[in-house]
This record gives sequence, C-alpha cells and structure tokens, in this order.
Amino acid sequence: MDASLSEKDTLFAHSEAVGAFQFDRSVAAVFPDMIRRSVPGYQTMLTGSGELAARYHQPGSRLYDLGCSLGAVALTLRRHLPEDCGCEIIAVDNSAAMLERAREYVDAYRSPIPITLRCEDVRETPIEGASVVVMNFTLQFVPPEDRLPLLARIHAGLRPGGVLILSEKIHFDDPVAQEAVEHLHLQFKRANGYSELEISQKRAALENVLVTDTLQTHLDRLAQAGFRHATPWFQAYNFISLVAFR
Ligand code: GEK
Repeated sequence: MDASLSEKDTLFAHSEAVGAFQFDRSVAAVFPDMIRRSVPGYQTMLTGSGELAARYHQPGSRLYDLGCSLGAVALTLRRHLPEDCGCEIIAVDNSAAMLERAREYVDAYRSPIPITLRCEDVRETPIEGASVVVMNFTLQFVPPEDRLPLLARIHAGLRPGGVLILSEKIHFDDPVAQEAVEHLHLQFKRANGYSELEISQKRAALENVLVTDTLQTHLDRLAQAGFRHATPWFQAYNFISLVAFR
C-alpha cells in the first residue's frame, strides 16, 4: 500500500474542539500516510508478518487480518503465500469507511488466493480453520475486558501449529523507561512533520480509545488464552510485535 498515493494526514493540524477518535471517512482517506508517519517500524512489521505467514500457513487453511483497515496485512500475507496453497484470507474491520477503501486496494491486484472482506466486530467474527491470525494494532482498541475472551476464541480457531501475530503500542510500568521511550516516539513524529498541536490534539482524541498494555500483560494474557509459546519478534520504540504458537 503506497502511502504516497494517499492524502496527507492533516486531521489534527488546526486548533478546534477535538472529539474522540473514530475510524471514519476522513481517517480512511489519509490512513496510509497517518500510519507510516505515526508507527515506527510499521513496514518491517508488515514484511515480518508476511515472512511468518510464508512459514506457518497450512495448505487449505484460512488466514485472518483482524482490524484490517485498508487491507495492508491481508495484501502482504497474500504476496508471501504460494499461489497454489488453497488458502483463503479473511480481512475484518467494523469501519465501513475503511472497508470501502480496502475493497479498492484488494481489487487492484489479481491473485488465485481470495481475500474476503467482512464488516464485523472482531469480538464476534467467527474464526475457524485458521493457520495464521494477524492482529496489527487492533487489540489496543478493544475494551480491556474483552481482550482475553477474544484471544481465547482466536486460540480455539487456530489449527495446531498455527500462529497469532499480535502487534501493539505498549507502555512501560517503570516511569523512567516510559518517559525515555515515549520521547523517542515523539521525536519520530516530529521528524515526520507532525506539529506539537497535531501531536497533542491526536493524543487527546485517542485518550480512552486506544488503551495500551505492557509487554508482560500481553505475554500473561496470551498464556491465559492457551498459547503455550509466545515471544516478541520485533520492537521499534513503544511499538511491538509478538508471535504466539498454538
Ligand atoms: C494495518 N491492521 O494497516 N472490530 C473490528 N475492527 C475494529 C475494532 C473492532 N472491535 N476496533 C477497531 N477496529 C491495520 C491497522 S488500525 C490501527 C489497524 C490504528 C479497527 C478500526 O476500524 C481500524 O481500522 C483498525 O481496527 C485499527 O496494519 O489506526 O492505530
């Protein structure tokens, strides 16, 4: 997904009353630019997810992209699978605006591996016969009390040998560590052209919408959900990706 083809993210550039962040049409229009300028390591996490899918997909199984936005993960997974794998990719998001644009990206490429787009809540979407499930920066938007039941459902929907790839923004219990790493993220956003006003207004909009956990909370929850092995495989500042094995 080429960020240079999307509109520039200036959603928080002007001083005005900021409501809670929503994945609406205005966000969908600038999303590739927004995520590239806000999430350090995003492209590496996508590529690594593709490499993990290349290794752990099972012929004739399903691969899921939960909280797919414009379908960047689904398209990356597909590029990494052998064309004759007999797999299906299911990409789920509960934002109709996001899925409308995802449809355009998916239709722009031809492949024998189908990508099915579903406008559903990830807390309810059925997960069956999966070899790979990717949740890239989506669990952080799910209410904390719903996170363990969702992970347990993913675990139950994975075939033995299947994997969950979970990418999240995290925080640190140690205030010194939190301040140091948060500073690096702020510098990343400043270097990518976001103003102090944009940074502070977006932070206000995401308050109580994007709720982070610590790495330890993620590892404990994955174990509770039934994943016998889990490890971080990538970290860029306060953004991390884990792989968990069924
Ligand atoms: C990427 N994975 O480009 N059910 C379904 N979708 C949801 C839910 C829910 N309960 N809550 C949030 N979403 C993408 C990036 S963005 C991350 C994912 C971000 C959707 C929401 O509509 C949005 O499209 C996505 O999760 C989160 O790798 O914006 O930081």
